[in-house]
Amino acid sequence: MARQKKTIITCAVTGAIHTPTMSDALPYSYDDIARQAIDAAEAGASILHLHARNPENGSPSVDPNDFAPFLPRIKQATDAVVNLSTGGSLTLSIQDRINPAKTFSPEMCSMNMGSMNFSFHPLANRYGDDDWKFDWEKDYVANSDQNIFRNTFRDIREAAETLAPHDIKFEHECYDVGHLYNLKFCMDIGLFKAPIFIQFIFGILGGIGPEVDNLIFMKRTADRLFGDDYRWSVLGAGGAQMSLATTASQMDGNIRVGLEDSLFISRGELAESNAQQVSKIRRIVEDLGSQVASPDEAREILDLKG
Ligand code: KMH
Ligand code: ZN
Repeated sequence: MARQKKTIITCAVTGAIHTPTMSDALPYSYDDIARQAIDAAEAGASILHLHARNPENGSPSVDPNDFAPFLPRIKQATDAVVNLSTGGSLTLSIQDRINPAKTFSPEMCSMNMGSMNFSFHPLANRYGDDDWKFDWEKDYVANSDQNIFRNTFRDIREAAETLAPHDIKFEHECYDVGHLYNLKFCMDIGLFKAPIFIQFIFGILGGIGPEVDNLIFMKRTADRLFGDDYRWSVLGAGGAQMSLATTASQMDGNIRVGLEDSLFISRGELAESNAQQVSKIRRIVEDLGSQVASPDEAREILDLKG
């Protein structure tokens, strides 16, 4: 694969899994989502991965009316690429989840590539607190029959076919190596066309762990399956966020940070904002000799509709 010269930073601003009780910095009002997204773009994120939330209580929302108040503000204030989630929340149907992308026809949206158990990893999230003991009752992690993230082949097909007329570039969320094979199958039957953009995800409980060996394994598998037909990025959940992003940038990959994926800025210290995480990884990337891609450079690298 030809070397990619610049690193694209995606910022995932709020997500659907963390709750406002976990960190005061997590944005959930329209104003806070808009402000933090704009600040993240100014700090160097060329792609903004966006979810909406119910502004009353911060619960996840896929209602286009909860996106409408902040999307135009972000578009007006920044040139960043807007990437809307189709992950929504774990309990919703695929039809509901793709509704925001159908409504707003963004340049990018996510596309989750397999069904799985899904939880943020309590240990990884806490940077491995020594004196913390897992508690089935207290920890939201796995004590629920609702933490199955459903993305059947039929769901994927429905999302791909419904969104095809919009010419949206998908951020293919791959949480384990099998998801790369699912993606290859979907390409072979014509659901997705090259060049595809893969988000390698590490450290979700239910997916592959956040070890560098696994990043190399995922990358080598993708090289074998997709050759020159793919671009890639890395998302390390919880405490793995900054270290895996750093490693990925040194491998000429792209990177994703943001409060959706980790609430922390360093061990034991909550991040103050999305922009703080973007600034930190940007500084690391630049200190190590790489350059960060502008939104237009990201558009060119990923072949977006623009
Ligand atoms: N929350 C991330 C681990 C989506 O929005 O479609 C994956 C994600 C899913 O971003
Ligand atoms: Zn997301």
